[in-house]
Amino acid sequence: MTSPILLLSDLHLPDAPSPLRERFLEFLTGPARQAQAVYLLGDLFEVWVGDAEGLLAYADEARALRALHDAGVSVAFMAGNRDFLLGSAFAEVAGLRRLVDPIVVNLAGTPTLLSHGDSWCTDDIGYQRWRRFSRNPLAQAIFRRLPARWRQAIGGTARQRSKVDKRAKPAEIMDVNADAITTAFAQSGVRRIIHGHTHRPADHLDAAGRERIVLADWRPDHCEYLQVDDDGLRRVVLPSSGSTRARE
Ligand SMILES: [Mn+2]
Repeated sequence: MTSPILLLSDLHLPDAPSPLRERFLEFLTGPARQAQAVYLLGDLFEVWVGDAEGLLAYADEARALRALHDAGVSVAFMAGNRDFLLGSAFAEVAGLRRLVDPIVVNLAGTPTLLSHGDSWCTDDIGYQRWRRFSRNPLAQAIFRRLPARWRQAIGGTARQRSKVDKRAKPAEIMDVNADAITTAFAQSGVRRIIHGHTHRPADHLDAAGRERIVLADWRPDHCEYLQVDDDGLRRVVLPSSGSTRARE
């Protein structure tokens, strides 16, 4: 039996102290140590205005991720819509291998398309417009040159707007679009997709027998990851604090 591969997304770790951050450190020093690879599929961090700020705010996470990498576990990071500005400086310190979105990866013998998932939410026109702008290399280069206080203010406004937008939009608009998924299956040729972003954990099976696994977002009382090994897929909930507290 080979070691499992663990996938997780949408932890939305805040830049202030939080039980969620404690749980993630428990994950990194606990189950992640028995894995061969860990895939972080986006929105690991709630906000990212630059690597210098990120290295300060998330120093504990950077250290724990690095320790996991140094222990021989491959740690891959795909950006989400919150942490897409995470750059090579943080990745290098934390020992993260950055992945493009989407990407086909062989997981325990099954070619699998991995994505954060937001690019498939094509019904949300306003969001897609923002996504195109914010992922534009020129826009990002300009943003990176702004003073830290401006970047933080812009980051805060964007998060606030996203919260207000979410409340105003019908729920279906914020889910993935069925045609976008059909196209993704056709273009990649895989029979399994794993993604996050929508906070609607579910195992979808289409008429052709193809699977779309949606990862769960994290809450302090429910921190879930997906485990893939020779036996298949399994959703695992991190045991509640205390029982796995094997801190170094
Ligand atoms: Mn997201």
